[in-house]
Amino acid sequence: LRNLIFILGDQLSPALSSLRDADPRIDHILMCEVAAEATYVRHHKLKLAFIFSAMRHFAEELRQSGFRVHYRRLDDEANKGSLREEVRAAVQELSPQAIRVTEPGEWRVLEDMKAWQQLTGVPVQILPDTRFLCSHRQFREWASGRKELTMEFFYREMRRKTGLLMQGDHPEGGRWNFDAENRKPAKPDLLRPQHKRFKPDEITSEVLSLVEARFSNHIGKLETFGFAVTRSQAEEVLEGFLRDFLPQFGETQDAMLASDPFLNHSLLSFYINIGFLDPLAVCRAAEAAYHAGHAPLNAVEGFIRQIIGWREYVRGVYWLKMPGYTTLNFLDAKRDLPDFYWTAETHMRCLSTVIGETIDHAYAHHIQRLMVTGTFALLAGIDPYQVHEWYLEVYADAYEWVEAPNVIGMSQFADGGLLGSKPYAASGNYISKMSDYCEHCRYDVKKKVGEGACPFNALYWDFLDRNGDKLSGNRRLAQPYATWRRMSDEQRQSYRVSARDFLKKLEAGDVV
Ligand code: FAD
Ligand code: DLZ
Ligand code: SF4
Repeated sequence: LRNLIFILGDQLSPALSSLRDADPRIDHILMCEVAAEATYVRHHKLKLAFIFSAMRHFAEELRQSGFRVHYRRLDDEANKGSLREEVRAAVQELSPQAIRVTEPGEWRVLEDMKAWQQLTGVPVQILPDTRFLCSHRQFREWASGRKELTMEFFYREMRRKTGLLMQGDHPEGGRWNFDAENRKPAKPDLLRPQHKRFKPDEITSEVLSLVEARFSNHIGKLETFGFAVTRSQAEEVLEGFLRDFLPQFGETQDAMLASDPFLNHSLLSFYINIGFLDPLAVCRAAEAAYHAGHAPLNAVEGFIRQIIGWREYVRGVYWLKMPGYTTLNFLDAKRDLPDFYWTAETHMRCLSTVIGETIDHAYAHHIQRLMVTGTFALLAGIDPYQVHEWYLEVYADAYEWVEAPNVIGMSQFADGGLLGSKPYAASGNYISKMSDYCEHCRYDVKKKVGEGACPFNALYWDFLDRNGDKLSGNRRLAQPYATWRRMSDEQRQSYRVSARDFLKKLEAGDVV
């Protein structure tokens, strides 16, 4: 046996760097489901079922192409419980000349892997993850010497590098970014096509029983399982998105509707992150839809920007700043995460809707994550590490490399503005404008303070007030701080009192 190729649960691609020169006659593959990965945070049941089922299907695909795959199931009696112990046992049994891996997505796992050579006594080759467009070195070079890591400039480099939506040196349509056309609310649309879902096959059904038996205390339900679990099913999701949703993707990108958790979003993050879909190929397919006249530029540019812009950028920031990034707490926020993040039991309809959908589907779209669950935690001064763990647990697309910069940086401003130039703080007015949640809420979004007032309103001003020493110098917050200063003393005090009363109830565990 030449190489023991170890493949992680989010590396399910035949184009993986560790598989590139693999020879089924002399190389073996190792994959393992382990309790340590399933419980280092208590992942959502749907997320566990998705990952394990996808792993089992991918192992089958590798076997079909002739590889010898050593696959350790979670319920195998001999399961050692952790990646390193499984690798050690496999090396003892198989005596490979070397272990070959593609670098993991998380710093924690990379640190572990670096110890495997000593642990097993065979060389460990850690190869770059070529599923990303921008290597660690390229990102470091781009970032070095810059005071602000502005995503928009990084994105332009990625456009040039890939040639996506470029005409020579110029961006298609004369502008790099068409977001000005992308901020519309949405109306319920009974004619909107359904997003593709898949019935559990035999492998998935087995996994669903395993997850229910072993992880019944984790958040979520399993009856709603409808994920693609093979590469070809993921391709079907992509085709459905390009056909049915991409043309309206831009328009409704920031909208939220209580009756429609998915709107025109792609639901592709699960499959891109796990390795089923190649991000560049997804972008090329979207670009082709534009050139074929099937989807407008504002939609296609917006979609491509999320993938070659934001997705690559947050990964770059993660590796630039780890270790230490996940524990940043610029605003010194210390309150515990409220229980309703696990149960959806709150009178605030925006939060009960988004958290309810999260429990049901292990999914929420970007604006829900950013401007509902994220903004509330920011305004209420919740400890960002607890917020980070929650996001990592509850979303089926969450791996630390992508989740942490979005949560610690973008959503909680805990990195002090490295990733975003101002905190995503907003009063109830934003949610009211972009959603229909407020219509049937116990609270009145127009009421500023006192009984029945939307809690976001007082919390917003209280957030600015209590963080004034850290935020009032921020140019992008000059206007709200000027408004705050123009208010009468009584008005300011009434916001403070309203926020304090609400936070007291929140801390006492009352249903708010
Ligand atoms: P679409 O709206 O259809 O977008 C298309 C694709 O663009 C996505 O599939 C995704 O690959 C990419 N994308 C869009 N925005 C981002 C972004 N900010 N960062 C990275 N990629 C992006 N995304 C994750 O993949 N995993 C996470 O754990 C995660 N946590 C988040 C936490 C917070 C607080 C916020 C604000 C965002 C987070 N995101 C995360 C980004 C984004 O919300 C999800 O990628 C998106 O909602 C996935 O749904 P979709 O595939 O339908 O996305
Ligand atoms: C997320 C996850 C889970 C829940 N379980 C496993 C597992 O049992 N085996 C495995 O190889 N990978 C798993 N993963 C994915 C890893 O945690 C992932 O590779 C790291 O988070 C790095 O991105
Ligand atoms: Fe949320 Fe306030 Fe609207 Fe209620 S009124 S849904 S709490 S923003």
